[in-house]
Amino acid sequence: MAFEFPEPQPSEITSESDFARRRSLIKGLAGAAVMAGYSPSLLASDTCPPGITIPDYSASLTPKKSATGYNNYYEFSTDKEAIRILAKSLTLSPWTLRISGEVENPITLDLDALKKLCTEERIYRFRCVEGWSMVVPWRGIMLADIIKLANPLSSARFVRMSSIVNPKEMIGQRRPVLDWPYQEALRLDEAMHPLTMIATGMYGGDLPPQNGAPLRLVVPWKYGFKSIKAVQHIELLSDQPVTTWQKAAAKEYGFYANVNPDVPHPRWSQRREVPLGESRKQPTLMFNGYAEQVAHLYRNLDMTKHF
Ligand SMILES: Nc1nc2c(c(=O)[nH]1)N[C@H]1C(S)=C(S)[C@@H](COP(=O)(O)O)O[C@H]1N2
Ligand SMILES: [Mo]
Repeated sequence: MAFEFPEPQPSEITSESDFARRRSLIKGLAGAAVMAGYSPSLLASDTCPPGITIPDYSASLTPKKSATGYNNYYEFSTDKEAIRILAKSLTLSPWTLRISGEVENPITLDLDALKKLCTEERIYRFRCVEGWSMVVPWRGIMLADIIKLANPLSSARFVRMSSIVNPKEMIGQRRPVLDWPYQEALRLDEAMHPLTMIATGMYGGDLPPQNGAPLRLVVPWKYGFKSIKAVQHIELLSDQPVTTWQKAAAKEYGFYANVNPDVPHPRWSQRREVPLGESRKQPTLMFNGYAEQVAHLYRNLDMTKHF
């Protein structure tokens, strides 16, 4: 089953029927959501422009406790269960997001400026390259809406994102575990895809520090390491950059990192995954269940070579 986000009416901001549709969507969610620790809210998203059809995975929502208690965030620690505590030390406000590079209008946005953009709640599957997965109700803004504010030049073909560097507050950054800042990148068409979001919240509330507050990328069809946390800088580039995980281990972590059960990690199979909070494995899906939305982006790419 798939649902469409409500379409705005040309003459009015929120029509009765849009409101009713959204409310019934949320009602349908209620049982599973409450179990998972998620209380959906009605947002300003009733005024968002029509989105794409998003596959509905709401029936298998991950318990909030699991999604916020088992994390990857190397700036703090490689101990997944310590991050929830350690990340409390990060100063989240004031925070700015700078957009620069191959753009007509370089711009620095604060969190209030971002709040003026259309914010939606969306439930996405999420698959870490290590073999665990979750289903999370995110709140966020389409990355496309943010990038458009800077007017990319025709020379822009890639988008690089960088996390904050703050070794005073991020104790993992005091050692060269990775090449700081943590950087990730997408092709411009991937960055502008309507599924690609900058999350500002999850489970109906603000984003917890351990999950990447105040701003983190969410690209649901790619392995989790692409979904960079604590983003401070977005650069539009003409050439493909080398990402943090490529620098760390190019043979294991490619630039594309599309979820693909047919391409094993050099050290393990990617055929199956363990949902957080469960013990039974389930099959991993091509493009993590978003093939219909994104497969066309890779028609001319050999996904076994460009993993
Ligand atoms: N800045 C930064 N972003 C990051 C990471 C990180 O170590 N640092 N880890 C990545 C990995 S490997 C995963 S699986 C996800 C985990 O997100 P979660 O903790 O919200 O589940 O964040 C990604 N984003
Ligand atoms: Mo990951």
